[in-house]
Amino acid sequence: MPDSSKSAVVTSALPYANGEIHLGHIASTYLPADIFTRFSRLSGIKAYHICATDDFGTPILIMAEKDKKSPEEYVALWNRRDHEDFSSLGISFDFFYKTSSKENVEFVQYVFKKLRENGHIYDQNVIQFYCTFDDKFLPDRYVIGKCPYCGAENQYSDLCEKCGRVPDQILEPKCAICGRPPVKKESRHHFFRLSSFGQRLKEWLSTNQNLQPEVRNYVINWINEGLQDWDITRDLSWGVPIPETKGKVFYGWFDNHLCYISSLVKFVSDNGGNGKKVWNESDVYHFIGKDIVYHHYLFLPAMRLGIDSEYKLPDCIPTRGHLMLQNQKISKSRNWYIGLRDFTSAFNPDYLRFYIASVVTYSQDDLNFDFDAFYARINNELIANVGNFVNRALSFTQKSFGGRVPEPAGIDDSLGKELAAAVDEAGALLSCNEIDKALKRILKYSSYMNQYFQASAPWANNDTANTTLYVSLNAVRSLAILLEPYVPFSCEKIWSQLKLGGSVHEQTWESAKEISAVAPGHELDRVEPIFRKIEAKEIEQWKNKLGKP
Ligand code: B3M
Ligand code: ZN
Repeated sequence: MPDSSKSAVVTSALPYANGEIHLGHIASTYLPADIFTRFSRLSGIKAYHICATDDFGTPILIMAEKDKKSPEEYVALWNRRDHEDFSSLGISFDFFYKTSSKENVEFVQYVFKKLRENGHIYDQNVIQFYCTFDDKFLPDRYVIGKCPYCGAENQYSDLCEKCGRVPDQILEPKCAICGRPPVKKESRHHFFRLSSFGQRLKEWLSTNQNLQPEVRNYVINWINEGLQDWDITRDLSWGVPIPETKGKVFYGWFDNHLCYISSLVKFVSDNGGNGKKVWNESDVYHFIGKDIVYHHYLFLPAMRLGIDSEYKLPDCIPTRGHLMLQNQKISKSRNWYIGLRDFTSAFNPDYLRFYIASVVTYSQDDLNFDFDAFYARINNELIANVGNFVNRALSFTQKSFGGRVPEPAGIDDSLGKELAAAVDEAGALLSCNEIDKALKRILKYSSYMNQYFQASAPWANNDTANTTLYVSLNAVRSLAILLEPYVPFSCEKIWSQLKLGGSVHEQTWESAKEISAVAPGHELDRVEPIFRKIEAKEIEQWKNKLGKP
């Protein structure tokens, strides 16, 4: 799928600026996007990985009020924190910005005006809850009450967490700030005519061959059932101000995805380029989790169509399922949850990347984080397969050849062929987002080399030891390149022990096929084990920290 003559814009769904990044976010979105971006870079594609915090919306405003912070202060804090957390896992954004940026606000207002000029916006009065005590309209999360479907108390007016439905008419409504019952008041709102885009969306969905067929099919079903127009107005102060309309802002889902564009444009123009041109001439990928399909497959493309595709529609929307923890739904309130920061401070961040990459399918199926499986995969695959081979090759050279690469004598053809097949096949899988399958293919090559080393027994065969080590050291180099998208920190360590200069991140995927890049006589750096085994008791401690499923 990636076209090497084009650049790529890769976006990851924007985290709300109101809470810690957890393993669920990583698995469905950020890690797959990062692996894909790193692979694209190695393939010689100029790739822009763009993300930002999603700063607006009622939940954030309510939490800022509870924390006695201004919303600006509150979101700035989470923006910094999220960016640090992502970096700790090696998620390599080219630019991490925010929906509340000046550039995004201006762009959103521009898009709104153009949609209005094109006849896609109309106004209508709606009845809203209003608190006379706080003197505020109370959208979405500002109203708490009883769910009319299941009777659960203390539910927000926009989502019942008990039954998952959106209550149309919440019972016994109360203001979330002061607890008093609100009154109803009329307010004039703008609506986006989503309903008129059905046909064009269907055409786009059915002609775009890169979309996952199962998602495309259910989105087309939604269209067939009839699309509703979107109320894009909120009677709040925290949001992108609606032009010429006092005291109202846009609904968060009107502005947040436009931040993909405004951030890319800013990044490119800050670097002296033309952002719009880059957007339109690139392959555009939006990585998301399956809970935001509606917004990315309908709302986002309809808005881009509504501004005459001034910024092109996405080429691909890789969509993945949710992460379960020990086969149960993740829940922060029940402490059935693992924070990213806790995890990356306890384990090598590459362990998490490796484990998730090995279970993340390219589908809507939910995936599972299981502590025992994590323990087994890291110790038995990453360490016993890759780590073992790398360490044996490097330390044997250190011990028996004084750290110098020996001169080979005739290399069996099948070794080079095996390597070339692994590079091509894993590359083809990664190009179409089959991250887990590509990893399996690379590990197959690593096992093959392990067996080769074992069978050649350089400790017992003086005459062939030179060739065995020479071949193995070159294979270590190839593996470092092939695994860079998955375990970048460890591959950089391998690279520096090989002392090849530069960084593994700057190599090319194709160059992993070279079987003689590590030349005879070259001297290695100090050799140390790359990985540390996980102990069973560490796993027990983590399990004990969890609450109740
Ligand atoms: N902030 C997060 C979510 O609903 C939401 C994504 C925005 S992507 C433009 O998971
Ligand atoms: Zn109130």
